Amino acid sequence: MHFVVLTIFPEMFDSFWDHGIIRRAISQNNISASTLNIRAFAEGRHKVTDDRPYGGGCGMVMKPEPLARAIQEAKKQKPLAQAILLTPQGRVFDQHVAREFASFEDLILVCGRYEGVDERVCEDFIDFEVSIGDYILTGGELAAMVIMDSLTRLIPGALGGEDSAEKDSFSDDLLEHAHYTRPKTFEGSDVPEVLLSGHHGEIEKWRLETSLIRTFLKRQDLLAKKPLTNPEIEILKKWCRDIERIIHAQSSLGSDALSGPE
Ligand code: 4GX
Repeated sequence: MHFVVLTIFPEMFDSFWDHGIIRRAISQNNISASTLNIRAFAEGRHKVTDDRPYGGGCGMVMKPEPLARAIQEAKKQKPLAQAILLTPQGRVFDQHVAREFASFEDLILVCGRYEGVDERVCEDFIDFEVSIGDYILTGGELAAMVIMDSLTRLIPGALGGEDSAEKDSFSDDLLEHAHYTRPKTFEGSDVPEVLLSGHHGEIEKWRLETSLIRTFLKRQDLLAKKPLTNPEIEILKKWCRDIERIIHAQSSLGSDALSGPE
């Protein structure tokens, strides 16, 4: 996949391309990337890319002509590319959208600044509007990096440890199980015994169970929409039975907890 980023701040991407898995993915040709400076498509001595809003009000709007010309140039370079505008008005990006976009041939990422871009550019030159979340950034550049980062780790071969992408958080709407590495005891706290046992079946069972409990405690919204597998349903049912048992034990203890408040 090739990413073409349209921005007035191309230097922001230099260190992004140059580190970690992104850098390796580029050098292995899993992905490639380039920027087009929107300012280079502006006219006049001052190469102005913004102007005052029709109708008045504060802030500036990105002029349509330089942006449209930049998108046309990007489409000329990559005719199969989809043009994505980063904007708070877009579809909220998540792992499902990431998987969808990862199947695209190439992407043009349009980074707006100021109060926004002229509406006619959105209508005529943009294929998808995407938001990385419900908060306001000063520009689309960080959002473009977020999208490229998450798409890159879905490109086959880019992660090195081949299947790790699909095992991660959200790939099946469950949070990841806890991770431990050496030392065995740290600050008085031990690594769970089962992880040292070498019983792979038991370890997998423990990991699924801790994934489920974490998701239940921290992100019930994910669990509510997840299609559950049979082993997952069995674990949840067992918790229900355990909780029922604990509640019932109260009455035989002679506690008045079941007969009324306090
Ligand atoms: N997820 N911003 C874009 C300027 C703008 C506004 C409207 C086009 C249309 C953001 C986000 C985000 C701030 C980037 C406004 N450009 N982008 N910018 N959240 O907040 O993607």
